[in-house]
Amino acid sequence: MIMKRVYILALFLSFVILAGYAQTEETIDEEGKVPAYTLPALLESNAGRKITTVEQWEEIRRPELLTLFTEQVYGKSPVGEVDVSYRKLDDNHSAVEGSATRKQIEITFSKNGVRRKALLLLYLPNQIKTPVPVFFACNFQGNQTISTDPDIIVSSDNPRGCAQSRWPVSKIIDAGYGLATVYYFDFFPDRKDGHAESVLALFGIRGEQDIASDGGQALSAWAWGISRMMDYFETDRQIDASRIILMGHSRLGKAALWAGAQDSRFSIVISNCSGCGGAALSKRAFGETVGTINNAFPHWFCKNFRQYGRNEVALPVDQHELIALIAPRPVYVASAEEDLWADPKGEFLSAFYAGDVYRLYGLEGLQSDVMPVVNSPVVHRVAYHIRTGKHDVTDFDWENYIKFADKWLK
Ligand code: GTR
Repeated sequence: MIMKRVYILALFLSFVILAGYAQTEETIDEEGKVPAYTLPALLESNAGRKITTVEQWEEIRRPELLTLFTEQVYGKSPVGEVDVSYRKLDDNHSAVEGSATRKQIEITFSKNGVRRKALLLLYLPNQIKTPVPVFFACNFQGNQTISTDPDIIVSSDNPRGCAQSRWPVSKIIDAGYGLATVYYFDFFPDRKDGHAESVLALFGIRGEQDIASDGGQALSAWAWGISRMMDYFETDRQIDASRIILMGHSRLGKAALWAGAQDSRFSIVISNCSGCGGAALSKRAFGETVGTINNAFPHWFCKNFRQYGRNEVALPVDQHELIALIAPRPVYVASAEEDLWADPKGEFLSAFYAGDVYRLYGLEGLQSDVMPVVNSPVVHRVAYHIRTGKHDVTDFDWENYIKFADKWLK
């Protein structure tokens, strides 16, 4: 009899636990279900000191936040010198119907007897005779997918031009900008066991087991690679390295924000639908959450980040602080109306709250915490838009990024 009661009680308890589990795992896609949350104070040091000047921001708070994001979210970047060599494989002045020069550079990294290669594709406008500003974004599927140009050297098995709707090359060239891109797999193949083939292998990392709890994985490797491309831009006399606009979509938007936060050589940073671990606030737990992202992609963030799954309250930072690390440089955050997984409102609020640091510099952030209507960009030193449509990169996005770059760089 007693055994039977214990059994029923155990059954009941496991039902309660499972129901609770299922409930916390459920994706929140309605504003009314967002839990109450408190954001960490952006302008207060770890020791509780108020940050009121640019000097205090740069000397105290900014380094504190960089350390927190490094150790708790993205992981430490590879450190140490790597031998780098550049080989120009192509330099053709009659690309894009004669309006651009196409260059393809093979970049070889060597260290500890390990070698990794990246293939950088560049289109530079012929109409401009002085060093040009360049939009730089990693691509998802291989360089040859961004255009049907038959002379792009392939960097994957994917069909030529299959991603061309996301890359309006002529529009960018006609606006007087260059375009640079590289396949993100060149830095870390986006797989759970991608470590051995990644650039992390240059630093002795062969697998997840070699990574410390605060060690970087894919996002850190992508950000490292993004900075190595900037090293190249600094050597190319046709490029104005002081006017590189770093753009990234989705997971590559997360990488762009993290690279742009660490590497102030990027003059503008643009996040397109970057979502959880990118522009979206983690503590809102709307759409994709810290728990779901770490389960699906255990190789993206550092292992320490896993402890905040379904425990965002313990997270010592939130993503408005990542955007603030880009200040005083211009930053643009963009969302898509149907991209609820990326939490458009959380992306907007991050951009809004980051404004406090821009104001320290005497610059304007977003003026209101009420989201703008669709397809109506709000543009200050911090800019934001939400466009109609799905998780993607569209002409509307690019047209606004070009206007933003014109405003701040020309
Ligand atoms: C999804 C992921 C998002 C986003 C997206 C993408 O599967 O959950 O965080 O990064 O992929 O990169 O397209």
